[in-house]
Amino acid sequence: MDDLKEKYLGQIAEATDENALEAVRLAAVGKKGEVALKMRELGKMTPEERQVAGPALNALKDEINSALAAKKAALGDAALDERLRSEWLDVTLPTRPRGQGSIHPISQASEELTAIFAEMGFSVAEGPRVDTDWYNFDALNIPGHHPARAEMDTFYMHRAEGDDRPPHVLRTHTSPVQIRSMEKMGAPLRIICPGGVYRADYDQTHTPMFHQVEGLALDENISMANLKWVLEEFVKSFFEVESVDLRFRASHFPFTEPSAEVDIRCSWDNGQLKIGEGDDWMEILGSGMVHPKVIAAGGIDPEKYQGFAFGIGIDRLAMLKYGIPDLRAFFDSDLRWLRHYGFSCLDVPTLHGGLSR
Ligand code: 2NM
Repeated sequence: MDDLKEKYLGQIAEATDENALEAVRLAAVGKKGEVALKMRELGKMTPEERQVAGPALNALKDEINSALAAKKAALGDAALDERLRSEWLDVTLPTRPRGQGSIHPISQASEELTAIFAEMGFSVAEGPRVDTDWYNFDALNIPGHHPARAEMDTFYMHRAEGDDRPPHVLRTHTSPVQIRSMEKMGAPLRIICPGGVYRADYDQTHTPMFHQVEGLALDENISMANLKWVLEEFVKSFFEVESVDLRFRASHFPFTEPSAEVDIRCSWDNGQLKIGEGDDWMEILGSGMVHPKVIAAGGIDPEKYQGFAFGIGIDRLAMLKYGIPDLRAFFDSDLRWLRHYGFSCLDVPTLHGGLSR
């Protein structure tokens, strides 16, 4: 027994890495290790011999296990020290003149529009991309039979077998964040919710994940006139033009009443889009006065507070502003595309700095 102890404690002390230590563990106290073999011999002993040998073997096993644990901890510390030494880097080094990475046009557009809405008193709200169907649909006055809920548009998450609760969904718009914000912050409220959303749709102009910014302003005295001003300011700032004509067309959304789709004046001169001039109109967003049921779903009294909301596709805004022809290239992670359309991480968009210059 003493020989065994000496042998294995020696081997443990000499082990230089975790693999070597594991080999010693298996040979000593593994299922088929030497201590286990000795334990099997107990059966052949007389009861008197067994009374001495049994506890001694157990004590040996405990002692080897403690030595293994201590050595393992020591090796782990040493490995960490070695990693910290080898992976050391100097974070105070200056950056390269043009870094390897660049800001994706969607991030750039999001930063720009956030700066514009921030200037008008909107703060940014964020929420989960996986949400309950209550937040994504019911609270927004989209009942169970509404076509927007049809299986083909919405990605449903699986529940465990036998779990009969309604499934979670990948949010199809960022409006659930606005409901959560109403619940959390109450009124008055002025927020935008930018972020990724999901719909089961894939063709030339649709990707299953895309980006939206929705805005919401609630107060005691808000009207369509406020909506119109905010959207005009936004469009002028974002497209960096002196003036724009917006056209409000009556429309329908379950979550707003009345609802309007908004077009901007533009021209197409031999394939070149100009915003703010010409005889064409291009649809860029949806909007309206928030439906009283939606305000109530957010826990706010619709008799006291009213407001407007709008929803804009960020990806399409970026295509229009930066002249990017193909939506699907946004998500290809093609480095040449990213270098061509990407922005410098040092050019933080601000209103006084001219946003994208
Ligand atoms: C749109 C069009 C019209 C909208 C409504 C809300 C909420 F949650 F406050 F009710 N958020 N966004 C809205 C209204 C979105 O997208 C085309």
